Amino acid sequence: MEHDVPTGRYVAFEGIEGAGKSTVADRVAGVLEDRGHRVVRVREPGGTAVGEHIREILLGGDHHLLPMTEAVLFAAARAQLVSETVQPALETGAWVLSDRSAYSSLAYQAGGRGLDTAQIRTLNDIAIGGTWPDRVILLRTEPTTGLARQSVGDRIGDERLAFHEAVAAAFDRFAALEPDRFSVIDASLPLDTVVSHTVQALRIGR
Ligand code: T5A
Repeated sequence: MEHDVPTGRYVAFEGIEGAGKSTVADRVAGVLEDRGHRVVRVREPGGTAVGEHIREILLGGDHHLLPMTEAVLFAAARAQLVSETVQPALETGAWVLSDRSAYSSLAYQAGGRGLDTAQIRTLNDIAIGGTWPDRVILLRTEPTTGLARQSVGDRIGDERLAFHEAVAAAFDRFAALEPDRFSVIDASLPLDTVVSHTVQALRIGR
């Protein structure tokens, strides 16, 4: 089921660890607000009371989670977020800017962990009731650059370099498959340039 508001407002910022998703999304939110738009900022996993509990399980500690357990927990947090926050915000005409989305599960749990891409897509499609992001800003940088920028590690972020390279390659594949939805931005450039390229890609009106 697609939401029936004007398209282009649910924007996910994607990429590997330290690509600059939070920083760029915050800056783009400022641009949108300056131009009179309402913005709701969310992050995955998390963004709701239940989602933040699930985030703790997923990212805190060093316990072993099966890849499918991970995938289902990410999808559960996402179901809660989309239903509680994203869909209501879109219905009021606000922009929703999200750090990560279901595409992270496709890249990390399928591309990184090796789960079946079609199954992860179906799992997430059910979880979010078909509310996929209208636009995905893929902030693209080498894994070594992103990991060097990261200040705080976590259970998944601390995976070996080969895992992050597989994730980065998966993001590239999804971007190539859906060129109308994805804008690929070179995130190794200076921050102001990255923000400016992102704003141009979103074609934000007044
Ligand atoms: N995950 C998540 C899955 O496996 N499956 C899923 O479905 C989902 C949703 C989430 C973890 O969970 C995994 C992926 C992750 O491993 P997180 O903490 O929410 O973890 O997300 P991270 O991506 O790890 O968050 P980071 O904070 O590390 O990355 P960001 O948001 O991309 O980077 P940001 O904005 O915090 O920037 C990092 C630093 O770089 C600087 C910033 O100022 C900051 O200091 N910076 C730049 N410096 C120079 N030039 C630029 N262009 C810069 N842009 C930013």
